Amino acid sequence: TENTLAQPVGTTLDRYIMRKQAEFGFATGELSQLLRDLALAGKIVHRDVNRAGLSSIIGSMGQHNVQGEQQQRLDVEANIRFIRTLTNGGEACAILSEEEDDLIQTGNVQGKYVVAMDPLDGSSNIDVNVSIGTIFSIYRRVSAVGGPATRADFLQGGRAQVAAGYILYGSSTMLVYTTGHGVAGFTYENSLGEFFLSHPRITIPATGPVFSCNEGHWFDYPQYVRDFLLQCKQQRMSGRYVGSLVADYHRNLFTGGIYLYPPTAKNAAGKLRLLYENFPLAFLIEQAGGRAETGEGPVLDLEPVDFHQRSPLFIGSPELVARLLSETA
Ligand code: AHM
Ligand code: MG
Repeated sequence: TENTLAQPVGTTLDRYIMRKQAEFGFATGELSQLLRDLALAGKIVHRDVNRAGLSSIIGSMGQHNVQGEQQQRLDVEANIRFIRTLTNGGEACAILSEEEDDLIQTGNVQGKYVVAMDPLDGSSNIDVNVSIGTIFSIYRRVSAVGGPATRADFLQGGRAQVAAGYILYGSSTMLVYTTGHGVAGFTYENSLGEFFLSHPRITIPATGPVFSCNEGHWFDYPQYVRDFLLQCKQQRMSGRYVGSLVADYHRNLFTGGIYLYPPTAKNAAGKLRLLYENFPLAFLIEQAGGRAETGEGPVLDLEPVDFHQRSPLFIGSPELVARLLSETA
């Protein structure tokens, strides 16, 4: 008979982070702890997301959420979850969130890192039970440890990110991140409450069958984008658009493809936010062998000036992004 005890159990996120800490010589383990805190908040949001459709029923059963507060909108709730977890965790001295105008000082003045994040992206999909996600970006602070964080901590530029990633609340919940040594993916096991390493080295195919954009904006797109999209159709590629950035990005990462949020007549810089959407996903895609461009250069080379500034985004398989750029010439 087979010795089932000899089967490997799998690598948990915690163990993986610890192993990598040793491998890459992270000095003190603070970044590792920060990543674990983000994963913990992700588990809490996973639970909230999976109960979202029941919230009114739970209310009528006389139950409250953990803090005894009234049920909030899910994106507001997620914002609170991440801020509380990172504040309690101690490693982040400040947080920039899509949900807040100004940066949030956590009071952890000894913390060496700052986190920019979109706690729950894909707002139009929240109420209709379609995949949504969290996106995060981490910098080592440039301000003095012991005092408050400053604007400059968040405006260092995409190449200064020390880690970035996302959590996809999809048919499975997954956490995908990079610290600049490739991209790894973890899948959440509900009953055990653990993320397990499921995708040790994620790379994007050099090309692929998918283009993803909101074609409703067609008449507002620049001519070079329309020319490129017509080419995609002539080649009988597949159009796939969830309308949740994390979901569209994640699918294209595996199938190969390109995601486009071009400038439009109304919005010269597109819709997506540079600091907590485009920078982290650009860092990840370069680590996975892909490309992220604004139409005027690599996303990661764009100099940030504002917390909530936008930029166009063309991201995905290197050959498709290159073909799009050749249309701009
Ligand atoms: P949000 O931050 O308000 O949720 O907006 C971001 C979302 C992305 O997830 C998605 O890719 C995009 O907006 C969709 O925009 P559009 O409806 O214009 O296609
Ligand atoms: Mg968003």
